[in-house]
Amino acid sequence: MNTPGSDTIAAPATAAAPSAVGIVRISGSGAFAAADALFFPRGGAKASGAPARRAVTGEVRTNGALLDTGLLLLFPAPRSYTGEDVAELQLHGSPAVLAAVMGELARLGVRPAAPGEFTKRAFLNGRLDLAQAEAVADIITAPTEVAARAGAAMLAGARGESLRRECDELTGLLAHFTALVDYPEEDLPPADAADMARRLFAVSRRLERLQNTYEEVRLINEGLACAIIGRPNAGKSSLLNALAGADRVIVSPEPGTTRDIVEQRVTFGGALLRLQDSAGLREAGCHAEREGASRALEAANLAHAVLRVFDGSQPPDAQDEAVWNAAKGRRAFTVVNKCDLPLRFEPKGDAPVFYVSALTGEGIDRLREALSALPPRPGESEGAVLASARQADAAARAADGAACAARALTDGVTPDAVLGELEYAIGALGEVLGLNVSEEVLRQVFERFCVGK
Ligand SMILES: Nc1nc2c(ncn2[C@@H]2O[C@H](COP(=O)(O)OP(=O)(O)O)[C@@H](O)[C@H]2O)c(=O)[nH]1
Ligand SMILES: [Mg+2]
Repeated sequence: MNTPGSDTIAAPATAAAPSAVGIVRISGSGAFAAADALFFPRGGAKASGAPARRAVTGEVRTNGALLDTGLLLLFPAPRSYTGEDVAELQLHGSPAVLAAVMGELARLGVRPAAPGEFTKRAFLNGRLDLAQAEAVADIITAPTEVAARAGAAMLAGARGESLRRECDELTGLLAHFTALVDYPEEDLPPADAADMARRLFAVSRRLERLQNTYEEVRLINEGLACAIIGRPNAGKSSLLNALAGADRVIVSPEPGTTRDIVEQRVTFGGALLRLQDSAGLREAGCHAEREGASRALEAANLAHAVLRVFDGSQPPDAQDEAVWNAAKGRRAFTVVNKCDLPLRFEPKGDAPVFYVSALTGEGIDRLREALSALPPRPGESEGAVLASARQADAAARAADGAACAARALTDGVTPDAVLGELEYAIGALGEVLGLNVSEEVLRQVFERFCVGK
């Protein structure tokens, strides 16, 4: 079950830092022989005689001397991560121990694995499709729980399945159409053409929807921008500090302290957000302050959500009007701050209102909770999600090809044009799944991985 011409590879699968456990993974036809040469199960049996997928304890010896004690797990091909024979050593997590094991393996002719090489072999041996292989990297590099869950949904196959369904639908239509054009004397019945076009448009629309999920995944990974705006001294900077749970920005009773946009990444309830503090919105002030105000408006325009902060201890004034207007058409939250003081402010509009005190922390948890619900949660509902620009681009090309084929059919263009578009669309979907992809595409996908995966 080995990839033709593939050698045996090994790598530490755990981080190179002192830790409870360190894992060395070996994959390839020589994996079990390598295990025999350095792992000696308690009781004297040979390592390669250990039962499949069951941990056995024993000693690791190099140069005939005891190095460490630990566990050995054997995964015979093809039921292993890579589809090859895999031996996994679980040792004490000492970088020196792992390095010594790697040194011994090199002497035994086992090559250190390149980044992602185990997963690449899993893909080449048909254990994963390319979209699932990418999901593995997505989970490992996920900055938040929400991102990890999206990756897990992809790895579970939701994405591959729906893409494969679209691919099958297109392949079926291609076969049907090819059969029809093979008999050119029989014109394609108009009803048939209309039905095919309808199905192609449907495929195209579903692929477009799928393509848009990439945008959601990107948002999750990069964090949603939340602009904090308000008049000077409303407590914007204090609010950012209170939400972040850290003294990140300068707070001052002097109005006009903050001028640049200051961004703070925070994780609320597993969701990554980028809180953006900004200059107060007011007409007066020096040049820098006015520039700050215009940057604040720009940030509010680009943000996914806007926190409108008001000083609850002051009656609304003309400057607050600009704050209401700045968040028009945005996902907005109204924050009435300084609720530790007597309330003299009346909120308007239909955005949810949060009464907080950035000073005492009152109401901050409730606001955090509301903000944590902002990011989309792809994968939790309908399942299929695209996670990389590569996949989104291929899905867009497939959607385009399917729509062009449909239009060619309804416009009565030559059958060759329809065939060409269909093949183009099928080829693009194949790229996502990893059918007939070039070595270059594979290189790009797997260079994102860490060594040992
Ligand atoms: N009593 C009270 N004062 C606050 C609260 N939040 C901020 N302040 C004070 O209001 C002033 C302006 O705060 P700051 O965060 O710099 O406002 P910004 O100009 O909107 O960034 C400072 O003196 C803060 O200590 C609050 O919730 N209660
Ligand atoms: Mg400020």
